[in-house]
Amino acid sequence: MTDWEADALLKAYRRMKTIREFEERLHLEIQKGQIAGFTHLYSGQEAVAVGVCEHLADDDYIVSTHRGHGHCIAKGCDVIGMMKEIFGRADGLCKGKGGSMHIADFDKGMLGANAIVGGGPPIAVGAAIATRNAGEGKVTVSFGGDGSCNQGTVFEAMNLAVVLRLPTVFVFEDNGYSEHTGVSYAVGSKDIASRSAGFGMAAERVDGDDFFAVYEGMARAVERARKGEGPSALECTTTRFFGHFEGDPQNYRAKDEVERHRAERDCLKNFVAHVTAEGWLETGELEAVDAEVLALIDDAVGQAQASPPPDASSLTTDVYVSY
Ligand SMILES: Cc1ncc(C[n+]2csc(CCOP(=O)(O)OP(=O)(O)O)c2C)c(N)n1
Ligand SMILES: [Mg+2]
Repeated sequence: MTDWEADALLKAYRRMKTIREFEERLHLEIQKGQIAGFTHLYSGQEAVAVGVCEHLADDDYIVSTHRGHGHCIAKGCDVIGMMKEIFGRADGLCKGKGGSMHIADFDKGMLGANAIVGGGPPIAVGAAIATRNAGEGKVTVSFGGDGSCNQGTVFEAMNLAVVLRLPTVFVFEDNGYSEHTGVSYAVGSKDIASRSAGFGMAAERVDGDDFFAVYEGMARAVERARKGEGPSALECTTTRFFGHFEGDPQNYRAKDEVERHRAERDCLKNFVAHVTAEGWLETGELEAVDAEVLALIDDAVGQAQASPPPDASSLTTDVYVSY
């Protein structure tokens, strides 16, 4: 078990809280009609992104999904640059040309969100082959949902990672649904960890509502990767507080499901209860972070609204990459 320092706990809390407030605010801004394109919010799943990424340095890699804002923030991407990107502004993290589902930041080891379900793991395997061959000791993590675990691309990537003993961690966020289809219907083996173990890798299932459970599970996976012992899978059971995408009427969920989950399965509330019960942090320290984060998000939205869209003359640049 980890011996926690207050600074490390506050850093993790700040990241989780930043993700939550970023998403809750986006939910409001989207209703004002200011944001183009599809947006998939990460509220409710923060303990997974942060519990995983707290083990990674800037030069370790992650590959994200369509629900990627939380992964970006957990990996250290600039929050103001992200907000501008989602608003489609010229000074956004990807010059306003990517938007919500295509945020990438190579300086932070964030290789990209990905709108293709199951598209991330093959990219992670490619990155892991490159870093392994260069002897760099880096770890590459692919995030994927419960829906992605049924994709052939994911099977192939997991098999190759085992065969080549790659320093990779396959994180699966089981939030109960693939779009509108329940996990109990769509995942034949019922749990993703045991299916992953069938590929020949170490795999475990942890409570994704509990930052500490994710952090400890990831510690074991990262240690294996850094020691050259090959890939692992980490299945995190979690829940999302909004619809699949913004605008989803959520008719497939019980009427009180989200309200119940917000009351009983909130990973931020779980974190606060845990650290205050252990006497690791004072309520005042956490409230100071809350105020700081709210001010940051306000600033991010203000700056995004004030920024210009990309100039029409830049329409055909950044389309192809030359090697
Ligand atoms: C290859 C492919 N098939 C289908 C889709 C449409 N689609 C977008 S998100 C999604 C569900 C993904 O579910 P899951 O992996 O559980 O992620 P979650 O949305 O729950 O985060 C689907 C089917 C897609 N984007 N890509
Ligand atoms: Mg899902």
